[in-house]
Amino acid sequence: MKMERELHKALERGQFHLHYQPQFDLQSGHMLGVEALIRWEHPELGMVSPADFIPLAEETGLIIPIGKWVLQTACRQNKKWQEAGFPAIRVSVNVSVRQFTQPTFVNTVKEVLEQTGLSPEWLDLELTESMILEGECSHSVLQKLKDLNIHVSMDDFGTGYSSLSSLRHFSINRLKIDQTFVKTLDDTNKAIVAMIITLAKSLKMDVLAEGIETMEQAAFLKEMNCQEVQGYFFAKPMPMEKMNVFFKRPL
Ligand code: G
Ligand code: G
Ligand code: MN
Ligand code: NA
Repeated sequence: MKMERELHKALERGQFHLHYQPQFDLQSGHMLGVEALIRWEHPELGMVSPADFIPLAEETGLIIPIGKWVLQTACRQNKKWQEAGFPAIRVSVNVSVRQFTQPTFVNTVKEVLEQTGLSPEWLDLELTESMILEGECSHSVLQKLKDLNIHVSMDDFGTGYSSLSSLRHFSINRLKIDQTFVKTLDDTNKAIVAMIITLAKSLKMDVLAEGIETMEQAAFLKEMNCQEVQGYFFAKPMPMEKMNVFFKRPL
């Protein structure tokens, strides 16, 4: 299969790059962080969506070297921004189950932080709700990340089968409300969003709403006192060169 053959060569051919999507504090308007999102630009296939190649990378195991490249690139970029004198922000990196369950995962992260000189507090690892609550993320690995002072977010929150009471047993810093809830803000979804915000607050976790595309959605989240937001309405994922303006100009 062509895509698989090409994926094997994409790293050494330098076909991957990262886009960054800002995350803002809804009250102050300041940029708090960016999510790193991988892009694959193939000379013939064109732009291949991560939604198509990440599952293939997971199946083939290529997610291990690709995931390490994402970590290195995101940490190096964040360090560069700090060295350029911009206010420090956090960089969020999506981590696959296959990466997280490697016995060497924590060491790889440590090694990347040492190589790039980025302080651990400025790295956020995004793990999906299903990974964490279906037992694929061991408590001890999460604890080690916490001990290293690395930030951890639970991505796509609300879509998995979380036993809510088990949430407090995990060392998680932030819940990212899945974008499906914000997309259609009917009464049910409004209630779910409000519930997740309350839950995060009572568990002393931060909370971020994703996928905000309209003024109405932003207004609702502000009314609900949601702390953090991310979405096309505020800023789309963009190449590193376009990021500068967001450091200087809140929202
Ligand atoms: O970036 P969107 O921009 O299209 O991303 C689609 C999907 O791919 C999302 O579920 C996102 O979490 C995932 N994704 C994007 N970049 C990465 C990455 O570097 N690693 C992993 N594991 N998933 C990623
Ligand atoms: O699975 P995860 O939450 O990591 O995926 C983030 C995905 O959401 C990426 O594909 C990113 O490009 C996309 N995204 C970010 N903001 C918006 C938005 O406002 N609307 C939509 N439809 N997608 C968004
Ligand atoms: Mn994510
Ligand atoms: Na998400």
